[in-house]
Amino acid sequence: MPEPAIIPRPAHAIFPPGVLPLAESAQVTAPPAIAGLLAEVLPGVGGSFQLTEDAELGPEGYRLRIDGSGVEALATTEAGLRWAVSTLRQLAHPDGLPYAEITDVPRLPWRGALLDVARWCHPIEFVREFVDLLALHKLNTLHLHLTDDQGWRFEVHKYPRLTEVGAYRTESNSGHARDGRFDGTPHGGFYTQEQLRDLVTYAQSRGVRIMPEIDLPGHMQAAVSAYPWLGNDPERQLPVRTAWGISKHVLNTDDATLAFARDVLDEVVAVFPFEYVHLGGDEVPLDEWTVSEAAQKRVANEGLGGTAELLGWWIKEMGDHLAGHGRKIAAWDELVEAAPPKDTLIFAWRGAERVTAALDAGHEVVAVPQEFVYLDHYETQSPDEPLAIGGHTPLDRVYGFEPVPTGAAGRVLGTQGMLWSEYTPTPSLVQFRAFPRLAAVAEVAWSADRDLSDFHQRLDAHLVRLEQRTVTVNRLGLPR
Ligand code: TNX
Repeated sequence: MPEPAIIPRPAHAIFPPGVLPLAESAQVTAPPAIAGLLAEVLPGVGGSFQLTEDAELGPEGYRLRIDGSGVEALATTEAGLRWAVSTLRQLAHPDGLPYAEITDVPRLPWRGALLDVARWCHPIEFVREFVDLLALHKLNTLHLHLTDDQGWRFEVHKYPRLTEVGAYRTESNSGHARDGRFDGTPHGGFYTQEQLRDLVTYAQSRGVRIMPEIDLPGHMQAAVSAYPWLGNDPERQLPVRTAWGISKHVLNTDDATLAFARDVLDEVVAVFPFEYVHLGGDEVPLDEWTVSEAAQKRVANEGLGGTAELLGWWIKEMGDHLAGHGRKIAAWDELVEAAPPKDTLIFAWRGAERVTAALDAGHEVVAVPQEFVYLDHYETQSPDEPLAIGGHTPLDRVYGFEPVPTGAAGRVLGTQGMLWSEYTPTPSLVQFRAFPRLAAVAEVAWSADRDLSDFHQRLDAHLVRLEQRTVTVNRLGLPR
C-alpha cells in the first residue's frame, strides 16, 4: 500500500497500521443519496454513513474511521458525508482501504473554480467530468461563465437567436486558434436548458453548486450580434466577436434591453437553483454610451452623475429583479466603485488589494486575484508549455496564496481557481492548465494548516490518481 495522500490536507488524520480489504458485496447503511453516490463512485466500499449532531464539524465537516470492523463516517449534513466519500475515493487502492482516523473541517465555505465555456464551448460531458473532479478536491462551487463577446452558450426559449446566431463564430480568432494555428476554423455550440438541468442535478449529487454568470452590460457582443436592437447602433449588424480582448459594443440602456435581460435572467433562475447569480459587470468601455443620446437621456432621467454610473445602475436594476426571485447577486470588482447594493458578493480579481477595497466598501468577497489564482496564465517558463494568455503563475505561488486579509475572517467567503478559456480550445488543455494548480487552490480554501513540502509529497500520488482517470496534467514544473 502506498502512503495515504489526501488533497486537500485533512485537519486531523492518523493512519494506524492495517488495511481493510474491499468486499465483494459491500453493505451500506446511509441516507439514500449517499448510498447512491457510493454505489456509483466506490462500488466495492461499504460501511455506515450517518448524520449526527456535532458542533465541531459545522455544515461540511466529517469524521471517518476505517478499521478492522469496517468504515464509519459521521457528519451533520449530507454535504459532510459527501466529503467523507471524496476522501475514501482518494484512499481507495486495489488492495483495500488503509486504516484511518480522520476529523476534517473546511476552513472556508466557498471553494470553487470558474470555467469559461463562452470563449470555447466544451462538450457537456467534459463539464460533467470537471464537476466530478471538483468534488474529488472538495471544491463545492462551479462558476459557469456562460456568455461573452465571443459566444453565447445558454439556450433562451424567448430569444432563440442568442444560440442560433450568438453561439457561432464564423471566422477564427486572433491568430491563436486550435493548436496555435490560425486556420479559420469556425467554432460554436451551446447547452440546452435540459442539459444544464441534468448538469445541476448531477452536480448536486456530488455536493457541487453551480453559479451561472451572465456577463453584462459589457462582454455582450454575441447577444448584440443576435439582436442588433440591444446595441447602441441598431442599424449595425455586428458579428460574434472573433478576436480576444474587450469589445466596446456594450448593451444599450433602453427599457426594451433591460426587459430582455430580465427575461433572460428569468430563464436562468429556472435552470440554476443556487442562491447567487453572477451578473458580471467587468470591463465595460464607456465609448458608446458617451456618444449615445439615449444613454445621456437615461443618465439625466435617473439622476446619475454621468455615463460611468450607468454600470452601477444596470447591475442594480438586475439585482432588484433577481431579489424578486429570492436570489442574491455577485459581480466583478469593477462594481465596487459603482456603489452597488451592499449585499452584492464581490469577486475581487484585479489584484489582492481589490479584496481589501471591496471589504472596506462593506461587501462580502470571493478572493480571486489574478496574480494567484488565474490558472489561464503560464504555470512554468518551459518552452514546451502551450501558448497561454500570458502571465506566469507557478504552482507554489498558488499554494502560498492567503485569501483572507488580517481582520477579515468571515467576510472573505473563499476563493476559486480561474479557468478563462481564450487559450484553452480543447478539454485536455483545460485540464492541463487546471492541474496541478487547482489542487493547490483546493488546499488553500479547505486546509487551515498548510505545508508546501508536505503538499508536494502528497501531490505525486495524487497526480498519478488523476492520470489514471485520464486527466491531462502539467508536469513541466514538477521534478522528474
Ligand atoms: C479578464 S477576469 C477578464 C476575462 C478574461 C481574463 C483573462 C475578468 C472579470 N475579465 O474576460 O478572460 O481577464 O485572463
